[in-house]
Amino acid sequence: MSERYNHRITEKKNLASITDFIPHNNHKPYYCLEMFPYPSGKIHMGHIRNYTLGDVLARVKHAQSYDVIHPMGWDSFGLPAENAAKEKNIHPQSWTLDNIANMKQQLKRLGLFIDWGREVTTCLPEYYGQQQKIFLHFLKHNIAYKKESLVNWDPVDKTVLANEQVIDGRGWRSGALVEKKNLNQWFLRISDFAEDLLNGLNDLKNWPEKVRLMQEKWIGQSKGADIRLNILAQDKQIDSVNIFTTRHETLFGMEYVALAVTHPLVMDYAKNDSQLQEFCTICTQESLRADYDAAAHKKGYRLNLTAENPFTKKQVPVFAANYVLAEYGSGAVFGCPAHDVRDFEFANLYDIAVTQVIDVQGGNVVLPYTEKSGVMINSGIYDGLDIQDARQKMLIDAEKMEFGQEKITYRLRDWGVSRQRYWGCPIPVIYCDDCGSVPVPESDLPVKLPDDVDFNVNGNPLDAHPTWKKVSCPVCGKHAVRDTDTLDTFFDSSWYFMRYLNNQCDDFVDADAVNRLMPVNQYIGGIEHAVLHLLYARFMTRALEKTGVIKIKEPFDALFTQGMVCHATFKSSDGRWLEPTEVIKKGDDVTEIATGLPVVMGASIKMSKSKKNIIDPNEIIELYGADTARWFVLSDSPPEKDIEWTREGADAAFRFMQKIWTILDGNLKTKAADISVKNEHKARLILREYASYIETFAYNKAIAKIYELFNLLAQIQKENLKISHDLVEQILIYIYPMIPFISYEIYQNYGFTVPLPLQKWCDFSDLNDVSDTVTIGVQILGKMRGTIELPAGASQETAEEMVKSSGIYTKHIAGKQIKKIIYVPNKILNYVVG
Ligand code: ANZ
Ligand code: ZN
Repeated sequence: MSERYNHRITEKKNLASITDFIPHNNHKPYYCLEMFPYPSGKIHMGHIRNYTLGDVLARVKHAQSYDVIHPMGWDSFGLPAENAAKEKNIHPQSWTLDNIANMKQQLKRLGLFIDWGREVTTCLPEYYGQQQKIFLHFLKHNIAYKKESLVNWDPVDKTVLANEQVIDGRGWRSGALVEKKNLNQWFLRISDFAEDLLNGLNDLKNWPEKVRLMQEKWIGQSKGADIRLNILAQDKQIDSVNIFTTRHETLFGMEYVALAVTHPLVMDYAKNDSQLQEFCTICTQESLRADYDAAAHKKGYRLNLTAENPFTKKQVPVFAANYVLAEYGSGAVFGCPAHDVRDFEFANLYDIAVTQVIDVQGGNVVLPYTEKSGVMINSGIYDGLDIQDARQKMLIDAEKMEFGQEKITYRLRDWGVSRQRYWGCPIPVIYCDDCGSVPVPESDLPVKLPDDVDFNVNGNPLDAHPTWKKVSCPVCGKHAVRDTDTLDTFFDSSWYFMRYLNNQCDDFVDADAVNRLMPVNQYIGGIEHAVLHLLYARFMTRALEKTGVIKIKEPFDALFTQGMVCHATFKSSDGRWLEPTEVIKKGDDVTEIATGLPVVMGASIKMSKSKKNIIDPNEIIELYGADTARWFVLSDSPPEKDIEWTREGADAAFRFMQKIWTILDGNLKTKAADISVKNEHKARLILREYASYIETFAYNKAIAKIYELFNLLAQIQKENLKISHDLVEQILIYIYPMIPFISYEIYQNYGFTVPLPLQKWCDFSDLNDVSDTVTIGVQILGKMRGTIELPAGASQETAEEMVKSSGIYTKHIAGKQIKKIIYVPNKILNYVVG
């Protein structure tokens, strides 16, 4: 028996050799990307899983001779750094950079094969200065624009709150009821790309269906019609409004029209109607309350106007109503109480008639009837038509009569990117009283954040800085002020994967590199980014394509979303959450170590600080080694599913490392006879299956094959046989991507010549599928001299090879002239020697 494997010594010793990045530079690129981390301070189990998955892929592709691009960086702007500054009096920059240094060490310690030469850090001017160029580029191409928009406002702290800082409608610090406030902010025209982003999903065949559906829903295409209605005052047409409807076939059932309180017609009318003015003011104020649900408190104000049905010329009342959204469709709707729940309720409130226009066979439907099936009634010449036919016919007629046409609307709103925060990328715009908004000249970039900032002010510390914002206007030279807002951090993360390709480039992206190396072959990350991050990254790529910078439209060819790492939860008898280290488990009984009292063990859920069910990867790596941690997160369940971290599982993974060591290292020292051909063939067949699982990301199944393999090897050793060095080499090449430290150590001990990180992936494609072997006789001049074992159906060449390496050759053939060889497959090999 060899001595136990000591991961502490080995992992330290081999760290540099296995983490050194080696590019191939052979024009066969493979871009493997994992979502870059937020530098919160230390890596967590989710990182371990995400980056191990990517690492296996990167290493396998590297062994398959691809020129692998496998970068890492830091999504390092954002609120936590600013909060740390407030709470601990540390500057966000030093807090962030310290965290990065620490986490970088931890990632290296995990053994990741990363090209650190490509590293990007979003909070450094090298990065955000380039991002400012992108912003100016968007400004020039009218993809960035400014408009008034609502923000969450904390009236006590007098500060803007991010959505995640609003908890149950209240500010997270002050506890005050959050209000909405209008601010002038920057937007990106993502909604112009809604159709492209939607259609593009069809081509993303290597994305999870689930993610594509979520994006589709978020983009929210509605196919409907735009209908123009005449507006009358005392039977005289004075105006018209356009309404958006998805149910134009119900037009004969129109009983009223409702306009948003900010609709131009309403605002115009309110000038001479103080009551309406008041109604609108109240509705607007209510809508500003974060917790107000207008649809649940429908109200309307009847205007002294009517709207004319374009088909029947019937006149119906016009309302201003709080439930009509100003920003959807055209901010105006026609109400059809018989076939819409909301309209039905509104009709009841204001005594409005209900006219049914769709019926089903046998009649007797309960109103409101909202199904999109049935036949038309009360609809003039369309009566009796199936609803689908009516839709078609009515739309054609509306087009002919020039009051309506097909219209597609999207739920996706433009992307508001202004944040009233310090720790972000400054928006490179200057405001001058005379010249208006002036872009910062490119030669003045980057606009750097000031260091000397007071974080204990209300509102945006950048805005409160005494001098930073005061500049002279780049156009006229007069006193002017900078924009003190910073960009949404989603902006930072929507183009970092392009910057990786040339992080030194003077332009914001190296277009040649992007065109050559993108799209990313495989992107790996959490499902929580299914919508925002992935949509913004797709938008950014398309926007740069549309404006002529790059030639690709989609950034990520394949997407893999890994599951979460979960752990059981523990609660003390008096209701406190306890950490796993605070309890002791004996069978089903769990007790709190400190009190000795029983503990309730709860469901296994995503590791989180609030539930205290976190396992610190550092402790795991220290105790068991990085290989064990990697093995465990790969082995337990399919990578797309959640895994449950258990002590037992980690122990088992650790023991398996010992088994690998004992078998392979032990084999090195054995003097036993060679493994049988049959078993060697069997082992290779297992390895071949392993490799096919690796190709499909089924890493847990691949690992199951390795268990099978080592059971076979253990059996062989029990029979006192030796595993050929050829086979050992192949096994090590295959398990190296998963557990690089131990594989490297064993490989070194064997003294194989090619360094393991440079080894090529084995090819077992022409391995004979049949694992059966046959024993055939070897005759020399008609006399049986011995037997050899061969794969069934082996070629004459193989058979001769086997003989050459056997004792028969040395004894009976060597030194003689071979005159003839007769081979009968699976039976006999006959030598005629002279
Ligand atoms: C008349 C109608 C009759 C409607 C009927 C529905 C049922 P989606 O599918 O979500 O796009 N709508 C249009 N613009 C609106 C706005 N700015 N604020 C509030 N509601 C608005 O919904 C489209 C439907 O939502 C439209 O179809 C319109 O009401 C309403 F029996 O038009 B419908
Ligand atoms: Zn000026």
